[in-house]
Amino acid sequence: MKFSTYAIHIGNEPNLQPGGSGDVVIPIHLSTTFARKKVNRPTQGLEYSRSGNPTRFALEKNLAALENGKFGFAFSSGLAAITNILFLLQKGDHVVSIDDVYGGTRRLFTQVFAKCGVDFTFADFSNSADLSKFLKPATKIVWMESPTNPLLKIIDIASVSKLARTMKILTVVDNTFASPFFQKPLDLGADIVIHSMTKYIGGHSDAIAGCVMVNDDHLAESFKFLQNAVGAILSPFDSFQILKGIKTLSLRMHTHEENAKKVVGFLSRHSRIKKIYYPGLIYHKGHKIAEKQMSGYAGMVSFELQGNLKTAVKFLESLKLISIAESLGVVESLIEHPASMTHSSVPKKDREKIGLSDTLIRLSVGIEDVEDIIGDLDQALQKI
Ligand code: P1T
Repeated sequence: MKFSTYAIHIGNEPNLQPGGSGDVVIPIHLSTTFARKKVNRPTQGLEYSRSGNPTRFALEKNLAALENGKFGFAFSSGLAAITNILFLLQKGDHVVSIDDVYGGTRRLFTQVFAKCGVDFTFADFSNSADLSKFLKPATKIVWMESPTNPLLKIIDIASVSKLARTMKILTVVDNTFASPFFQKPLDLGADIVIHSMTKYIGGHSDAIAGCVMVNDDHLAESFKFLQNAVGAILSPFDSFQILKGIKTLSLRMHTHEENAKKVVGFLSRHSRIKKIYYPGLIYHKGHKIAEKQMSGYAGMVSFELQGNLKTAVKFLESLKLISIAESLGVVESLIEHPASMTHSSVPKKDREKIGLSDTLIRLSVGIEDVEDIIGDLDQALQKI
């Protein structure tokens, strides 16, 4: 089966057993608990909705398929999924993370888990050969985003995973920016994939959700335990919303990418644009690796404007169609200013070190007609 087929069918199989209703759309099972005939034997493995729910199970089966994984786990947000991965760690453990991760991920690392005694190093190992410089005997996880948020750096997932495996270090890839349609980190050797499903996977700005996919049975047991022990699970209603979004994931990803390429073409020719970050550009630093490990470049584009903070604000506030908003990967185009929005919790000196300037803009290219997207950018650029 191919991606667009299993995105629609896996987990959504109609129940044609006697008594089954044959729904072609998975029903929303709102029951919080499940009655049993025998004290020691739950009905069809279902006990209590925190540990398992039929709508969430349907989604989780689908999620595993999307990443070519054996297991999928749905959480109440992307950050809840990340939190549960960090719960694999203990006091004294060390994590090496790519430097320009999503600001909220960095905040969770430095302001929550660091307090519990987990040690973090932020480094640019987009050249995988540099990674060993940052490893310590206590290193338990190498944390990647590829492409990163917001500079769209590309990490060689296969090389990093190979090196980490020899040292028994887990590799985690936040695959939110690529989507499982364009990149499958488990196939490249990573141990754990995480997504903010609020983004491409859900795609409609109507559900906050996160997920984790793995192949390893022991890791799967840990996440199953954590879902029940911690309780940050996805609700049945949001599981339904996400399952619905996934049915059009391949269609949406094609259009996001097609539109993004045209937007990049427009921006490249514009005199007010100083620099563009897009993995599909041949001069983008990680382009060669992106070409190797991704089957497309998705719809995220970052760029720097000529000028200063005031110019950036003027440009953003002149847009009419494209909303200034956090989030990304959704049908409507969204634009934001990382320094004052998604990455404002990163201290200024760290932002400067990473390259998150005051004139950096991040655009999530939606699936509207691309002429309207470009038209809006054009009229706003004329105002600065
Ligand atoms: O928002 P939430 O579903 O909790 O996901 C967190 C998260 C995790 N990983 C990446 C790469 C992300 O971009 C995010 C959320 N990011 C935004 C809200 C944003 O505008 O960048």
